[in-house]
Amino acid sequence: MRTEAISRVRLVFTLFDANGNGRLEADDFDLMSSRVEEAAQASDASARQAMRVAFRRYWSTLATELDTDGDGRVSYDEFVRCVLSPERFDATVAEFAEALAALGDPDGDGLVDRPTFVALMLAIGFDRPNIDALFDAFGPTDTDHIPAVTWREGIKDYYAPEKADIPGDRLVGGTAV
Ligand SMILES: [Ca+2]
Ligand SMILES: [Ca+2]
Repeated sequence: MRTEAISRVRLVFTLFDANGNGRLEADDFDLMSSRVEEAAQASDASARQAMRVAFRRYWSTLATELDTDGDGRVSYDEFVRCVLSPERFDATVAEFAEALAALGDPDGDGLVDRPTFVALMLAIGFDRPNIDALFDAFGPTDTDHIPAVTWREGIKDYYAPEKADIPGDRLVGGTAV
């Protein structure tokens, strides 16, 4: 596994701990889900519902696969194991990636514009300069759009333990490069 993958997973843990108590639990995913939904007002009800379902599945996969001490919460030590056994998370991450990228493309033309991308990523909690750096790394068009599939695949890569020097690494760290 790559140290980059650990850094990416650590960042996700910090952001997904939406209530900031140092553990992931169902409440965190409810909070995160409503924040993202609020940022996705341009999307139709079914796209927002798909995102809610994906967040719920994300939590239930974590609770099922990683809560080894059975306290109903996932600690960082428990969470980091998702990097060690990515095959148990592939389907969950794929559904999450699909749902989030779909919110980025509310009119369904296959493209995501920067303001929509920024709004959704801010809702998740990433830093603005890093969000812009990531969008730039995805190679936007002259009209400042990226393909929704590029974002979807980028989300899956973010969770891939063997990947390094990928666009998603732009989200980690205090300064944009
Ligand atoms: Ca928490
Ligand atoms: Ca636990």
